[in-house]
Amino acid sequence: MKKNRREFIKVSAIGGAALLLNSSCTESEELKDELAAEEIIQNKPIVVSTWEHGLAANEAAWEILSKKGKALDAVEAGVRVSESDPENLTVGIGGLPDRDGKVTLDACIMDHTSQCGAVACLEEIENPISVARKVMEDTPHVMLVGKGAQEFAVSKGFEKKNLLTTESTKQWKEWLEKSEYEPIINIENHDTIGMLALDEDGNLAGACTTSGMAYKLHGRVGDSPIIGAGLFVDNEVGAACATGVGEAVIRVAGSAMVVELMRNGKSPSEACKEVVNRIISKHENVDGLQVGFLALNKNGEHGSHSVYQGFNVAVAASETNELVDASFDKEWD
Ligand code: SD4
Repeated sequence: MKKNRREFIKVSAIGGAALLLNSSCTESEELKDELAAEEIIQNKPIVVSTWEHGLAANEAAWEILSKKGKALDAVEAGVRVSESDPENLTVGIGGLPDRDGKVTLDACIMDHTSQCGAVACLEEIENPISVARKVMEDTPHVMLVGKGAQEFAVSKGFEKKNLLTTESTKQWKEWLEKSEYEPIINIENHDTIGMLALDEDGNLAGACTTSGMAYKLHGRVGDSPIIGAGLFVDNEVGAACATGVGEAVIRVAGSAMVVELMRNGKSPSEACKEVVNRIISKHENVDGLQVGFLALNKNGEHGSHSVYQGFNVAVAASETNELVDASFDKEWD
């Protein structure tokens, strides 16, 4: 990859103002629009994703973006890498099961036209993100859950397979000894992959996929497959995704809120921070409650913020694919 590239296309403010003074009202309106469009700072293509496993996922997404491919194809291909990695204990095959020993997967995908698809509590299918895309493209619906989602997947040619690995089975059996449900900050019992991309055409897309909170109640669904909570894309503004304790993200419509704040002028980092602060203010006790947001705006600027330290994001643009630490509100010892 080439070095991180930013193209600043700016029109001189003085020149622009002089032109505006000399033009008729309608002309100046048109000119203002043109100037606004030209003042956009373009940093594309770019792909960002949550956590360290995002580095490998970004590589696959970049393969597509660097050849002028679509953001939608990039995010699907990107997160499939994490889903198909049996050593990843939080996504797809190898994901830690619920308390009954069942691996139930949640995923959603959204494109630049606001089309979206999702699956929740899906069992025995390695790549739920691709099933979510099929829901989006081949049905009039947005979300399928449980048995119905699995039947749909099979009807579309997805293969059923056992998603429990030797390692995830071992960890589940160890957990059963005490059977205490305790989300642990930044340890691999809640590391969803959320990915956001801006392609060469300036279009945004996002994907989010997870095995959810380890040892959850059977049937529990978190924020990750819920459009507006775990992921949201508005091609006029930007995109956002979430990671961490899904219940807290759902309570504030997290990702949709981050995008709305960007619409109202906040930078991606400011928007993520404001929603994290809202989560903190709505919970009496945030001990152990880790949530992080990642946002990418229409100009290709990204930002991230979490409740506690430890959240990081993988950023790939031009020559670089690197991990960046998110800013945070609280120290955890
Ligand atoms: C969930 N938000 O199921 C997911 C878990 C997660 O990083 O994000 N982990 O609540």
